[in-house]
Amino acid sequence: MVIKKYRANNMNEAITRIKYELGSEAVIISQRKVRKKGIVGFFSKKILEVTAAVDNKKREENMNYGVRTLKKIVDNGLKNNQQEDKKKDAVGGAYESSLVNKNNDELIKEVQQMKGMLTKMMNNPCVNVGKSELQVKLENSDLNEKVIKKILGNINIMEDDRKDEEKLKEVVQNMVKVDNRKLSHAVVLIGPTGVGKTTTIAKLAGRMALVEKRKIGLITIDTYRIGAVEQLRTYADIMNIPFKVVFTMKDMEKTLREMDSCDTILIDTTGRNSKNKMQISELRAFIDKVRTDNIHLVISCTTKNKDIDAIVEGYKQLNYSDVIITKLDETCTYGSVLNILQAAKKPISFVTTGQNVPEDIKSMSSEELAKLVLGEDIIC
Ligand SMILES: Nc1nc2c(ncn2[C@@H]2O[C@H](COP(=O)(O)OP(=O)(O)O)[C@@H](O)[C@H]2O)c(=O)[nH]1
Ligand SMILES: [Mg+2]
Repeated sequence: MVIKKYRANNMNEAITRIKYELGSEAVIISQRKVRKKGIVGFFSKKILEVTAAVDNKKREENMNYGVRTLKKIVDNGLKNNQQEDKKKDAVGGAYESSLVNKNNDELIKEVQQMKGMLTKMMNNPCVNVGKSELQVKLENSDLNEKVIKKILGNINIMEDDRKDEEKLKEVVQNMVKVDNRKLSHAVVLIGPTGVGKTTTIAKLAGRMALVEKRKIGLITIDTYRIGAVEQLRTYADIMNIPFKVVFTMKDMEKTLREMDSCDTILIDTTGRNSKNKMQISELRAFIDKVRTDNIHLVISCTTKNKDIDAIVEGYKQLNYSDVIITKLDETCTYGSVLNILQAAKKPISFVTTGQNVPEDIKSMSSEELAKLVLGEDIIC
């Protein structure tokens, strides 16, 4: 269902625009007199605001019908032209015939272009209305098409008189869910290689051990990459935190028991290829031993849109509870934050904003995150 509001001087004008933009199947849901927005509007005369809606399916049928009609016209045109050709060839009109063929080609090309446009219109209800300022703003924030559609849809169904900008803030804020839970007894970080899992573990450990004075234990099962163990061991040594490397499932059980007196045990994992189900299952066997509902998927905000879906889907098998978004300092547009959260359908627990351990990590409110996403704030 597409719902749109129109402001016009009279009903005739409104209906013409509705028919043009939504098609003849559109129905008028409501109408009322309103003043223009802002101080100027306060002194101006009231205008008509009409809300119209159209069923996407009906619209699609209309458009399919449009495509069919066009095809028919072209087919008929071709037939007529071919008959013409035959007639002309019969009287030796070879030159004219080539002209006619050229016109056919042009005609077909034009129809193909129109078909392309119609298909686009069917997939995106906003295309035929031209891009609104709002849509351009959202595209500039690097939000993906799906998320932009959802935002605009949510704004469209808001009934109040506020400016679109205000509605936008509220909508985006509601779409960013934040997890403020205290980290539990055992916390596992998972995610692709190089996103910053180990660095984030070190930041969390530093924060909790040095600032909050909690008893922390560190475990790594990342024994695949050369240097991965040493990286975390170095942090553990500096912070004087117990650190264990786990190779087998048995090791895992034993180490967890040994560290039972810790307030929080932070567990680092190997970056696995999310497309490799075997690797993910292996990792799951280890994580199952931990028995925690604090599993955080770590993902960089510089991840390409196409890869985000594959990563959040690939790791779903591990039942992650939260998302940590890293490297916010490496970009100036933060649409990917919302793209990631919408794809994962999980709340965000932390963001990281640089390479410094332990300071470059924080939790942010939905309001702060919405500001980033909408380009009203930046991370320096
Ligand atoms: N700019 C920036 N770099 C980061 C951030 N977090 C981690 N890194 C860097 O990313 C690289 C990979 O980090 P690492 O923790 O080894 O990633 P892992 O493979 O997921 O464990 C390192 O060079 C880190 O210093 C961050 O928030 N911002
Ligand atoms: Mg690592």
